[in-house]
Amino acid sequence: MKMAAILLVLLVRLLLPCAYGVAASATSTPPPLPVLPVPSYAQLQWQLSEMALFLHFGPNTFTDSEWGSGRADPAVFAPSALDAGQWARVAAAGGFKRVVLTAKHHDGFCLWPSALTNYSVVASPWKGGAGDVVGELAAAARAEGIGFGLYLSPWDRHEPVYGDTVAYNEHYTGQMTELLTRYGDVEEVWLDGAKGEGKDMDYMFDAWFALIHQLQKKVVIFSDAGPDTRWVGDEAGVAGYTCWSPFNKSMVTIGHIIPEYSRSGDPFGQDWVPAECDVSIRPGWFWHASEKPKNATTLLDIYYKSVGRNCLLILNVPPNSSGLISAEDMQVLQEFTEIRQTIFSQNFAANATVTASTVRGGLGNQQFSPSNVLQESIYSYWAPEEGQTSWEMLFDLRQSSSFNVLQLQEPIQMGQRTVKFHVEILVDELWQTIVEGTTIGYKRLLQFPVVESQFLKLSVDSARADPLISFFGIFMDPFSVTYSLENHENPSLVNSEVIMLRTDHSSGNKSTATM
Ligand code: FUL
Repeated sequence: MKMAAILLVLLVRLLLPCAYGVAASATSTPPPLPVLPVPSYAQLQWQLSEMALFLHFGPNTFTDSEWGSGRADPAVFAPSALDAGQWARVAAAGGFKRVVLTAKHHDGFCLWPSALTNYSVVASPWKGGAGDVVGELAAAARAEGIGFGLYLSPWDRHEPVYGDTVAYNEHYTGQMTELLTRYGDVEEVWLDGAKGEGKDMDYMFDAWFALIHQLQKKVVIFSDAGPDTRWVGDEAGVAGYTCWSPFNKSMVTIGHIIPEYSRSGDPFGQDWVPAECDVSIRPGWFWHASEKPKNATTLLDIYYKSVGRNCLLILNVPPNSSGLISAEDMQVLQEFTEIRQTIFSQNFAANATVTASTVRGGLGNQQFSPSNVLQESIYSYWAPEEGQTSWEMLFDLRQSSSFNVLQLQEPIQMGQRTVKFHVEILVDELWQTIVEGTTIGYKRLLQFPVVESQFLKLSVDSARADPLISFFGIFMDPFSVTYSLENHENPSLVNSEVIMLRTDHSSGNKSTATM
């Protein structure tokens, strides 16, 4: 027995190095270095959430206005059936992974019992002045497992100290502190640079941002200029056809953007500041009895031009004067959800055989295998060998299929890389280009007229560094009625240069290679 045990130990000792050896060779190629800038943890979570539901609600909801004067009687704030649980359930059911509430809009009315003003829910008849909309929504969002965010308007048309820079900045940071210390995790703080007419008022943004980051570790701050997410530059929910998350914050200030720069970002940008696309389901941001929601195919078009262009879509769905999201808005959101599910639940490339011209660590290396792009996750990806000048992936769908939508994704935690790409299909033994694109980022969706083929080829034509692809999918969209070229602003592809940010980060050298 003793001898048997000794033999067993010897055998294990003999075999172990082999086992380690096998493991070592299977994982012997480390991932490539990230290419700066890269997202923070909070920015990654924000991007993965894809869609947020914006909720504009307050006295304006009851007075049929958009920009309240700050003089509305708090008595007007009297929702008969307010149910923040309904707002959060509508968001979760519609695929919105966070909600953002106007805790205070320009009228200065606070939806939480702020100790710094009397102009709040406390002065309203709702729940006898004992209500707290912010608290109810924070709890409801948590119950639905979605993130929670707040819009605290800098412009305050009610607050008497507005216009006295020091006093108002103290007031604002005091209110921000209340919001960020009373309600648990806050994933997003949203603010604009709007200012009162004729008031000499400076907002101390740097102090505010430092405070927000100090109080909430998972938060992203949205503004015209970041620091964490940037305004895309329009209120139509539409990003640039080319859309980089790299950006130079120094190029813009809050209240003064360069629209084309904000829409497109900057391949040479030193800061990671992805774009957020805000748009309302209705013409106004607040609910008005006379207004109707957009239809589901319009929302789908916005989705292609926001989420499908490397951005987060923040869709405003304003609760009505009962304190509920209206049935007609819910109907549209349900249709929007259903048509997305119909389109994106059938990926015609899901069972494809995928090969690539080059694979990091050798053609047989599973870790960076081309077939990784069939899994919808940014954490597994295809990587090429370093130093290549041509990057191609070939897809055999195993049967001929018809499709009109392409979805590509990059592992953005490694930096945004692809500058230009195109996809071809094999028709009668000839490769035909069906779509060309600039920038991929977290998610790229491209529409084109319906085509049919069994074989596709993705070519990355230029990139800031070795391109990495984490997802490739093709889908059929029977809902988008019109496909028109001008609708897709396919730019003339100007650049035949490959901008290679070499992986030597210590020198920070940027060199340009021409292909
Ligand atoms: C703007 C505001 O002036 C609008 O009322 C709305 O809140 C929009 C989302 O942001 O800056």
